[in-house]
Amino acid sequence: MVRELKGDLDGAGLRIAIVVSRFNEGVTSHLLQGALDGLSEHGVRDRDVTVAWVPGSFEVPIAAKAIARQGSVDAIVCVGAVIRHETDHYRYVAGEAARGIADVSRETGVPVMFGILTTETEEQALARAGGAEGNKGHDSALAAIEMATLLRHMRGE
Ligand code: INI
Repeated sequence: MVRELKGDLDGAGLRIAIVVSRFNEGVTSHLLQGALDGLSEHGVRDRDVTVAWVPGSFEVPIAAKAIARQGSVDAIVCVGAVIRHETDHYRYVAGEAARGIADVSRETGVPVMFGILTTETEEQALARAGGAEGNKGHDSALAAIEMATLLRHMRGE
């Protein structure tokens, strides 16, 4: 008989942090709202949610790491919007945010979700922040619950 381990979407009792970037706040505020909605729809209580604001997506990993190291949350949702402007700057910001988030997750063992949009235009970003293409913040919140519950199952809790 195969032993199958799977997370679920029961957020009851989970403690979740959201790290949100102020840069492109017209987009990230919608991602944050999507994440908050996703958590509450799946049973995560408001008092178990912490929101930390950072200046830009580049700063997301350091805040996520500080939270993960405290050992007080089951998962972290990172949301931000890196939008291509005239220069190459966005490429470095997006790359370091992605790498940094993955590093924090692997180093600390706390699941850290990559809810950072990387788009050519603000229009594309808004479409993915509650518009026609869904809400990446909401998706990331559900992924956080799935990973947190999977790890709980793995620990036999
Ligand atoms: N930060 C973003 O979150 N999105 C962007 O599109 C962006 N661009 O394009 O510059 C951005 N830059 C700021 C960066 O994240 C840092 O806050 C800044 O470089 C200070 O370290």
